[in-house]
Amino acid sequence: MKAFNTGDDAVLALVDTDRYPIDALETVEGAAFLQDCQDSMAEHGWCNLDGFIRPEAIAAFREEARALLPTAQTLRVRRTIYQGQVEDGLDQDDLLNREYTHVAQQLADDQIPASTRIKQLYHSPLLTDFVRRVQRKEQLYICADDFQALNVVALNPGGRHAWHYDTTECTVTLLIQSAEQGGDFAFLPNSRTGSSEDKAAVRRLLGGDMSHAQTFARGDGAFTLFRGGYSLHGVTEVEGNRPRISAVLTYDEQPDRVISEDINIRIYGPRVEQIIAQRNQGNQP
Ligand SMILES: O=C(O)CCC(=O)C(=O)O
Ligand SMILES: [Fe+2]
Repeated sequence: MKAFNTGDDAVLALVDTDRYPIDALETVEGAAFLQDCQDSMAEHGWCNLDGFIRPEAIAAFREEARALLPTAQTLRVRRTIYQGQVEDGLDQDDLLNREYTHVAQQLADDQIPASTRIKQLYHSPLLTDFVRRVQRKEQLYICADDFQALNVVALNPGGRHAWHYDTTECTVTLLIQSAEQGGDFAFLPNSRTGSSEDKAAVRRLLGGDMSHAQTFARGDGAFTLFRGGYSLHGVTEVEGNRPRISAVLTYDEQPDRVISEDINIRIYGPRVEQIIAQRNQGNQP
């Protein structure tokens, strides 16, 4: 018996369900697959599903991204690993207290039309339920934030994604176009909890020592679940001639989760600052 009527879920045309039976988790094969995913998550803090999106579908995602990216802003994101600003009075020599900058061409959720395949994938109840079960959550929802929910991020050669924690707990990153070389997604699994942080390990990584960071080979269509809010992560320098393009899918245990205005302005810059200002003006009595 299936928990869902999966027949009309658009995601089934996109996902390689022969290899990854997300539509049949109640069958013997499906249950074994889910168990493997849950075990990987528990043991390593990540679950990497290479070739999760079918080659034809990932080619279509690539076309969509290439068509939309010219409308994206080039963002210069300057923030601490905790997504904040440097606070006065803290020791600026400590790598934990510094701001790091990266440059990305990035589509926020409100810039990705509902008709795109990537947004259909993100809005699939079947996919959200699969992500929920891998993370062993009672409830999980796609993020309700107008800007952060789904993003498409292009890093040009020479670019990287600075080390950071996400503002929501569970994140999925989908590789749409790999770099020729470099551009590895790397992280320290579970480097913090809700109340503590392995600061020595975090300082080591910020200082350039990658020896304890985890990274793995990911081809186009790789779908990687990880605890982005609790695992310091980033993308190493992109090398070669083409941009690395990924989609970042954000989930939360609360159905109405939105991100603070100052964090969104820090990431998305003047475009979003203007939208928020207009929104707040409209809300005034
Ligand atoms: O591009 C990726 O694979 C990860 C990006 C990321 O960590 C983020 O956008 O928060
Ligand atoms: Fe992230």
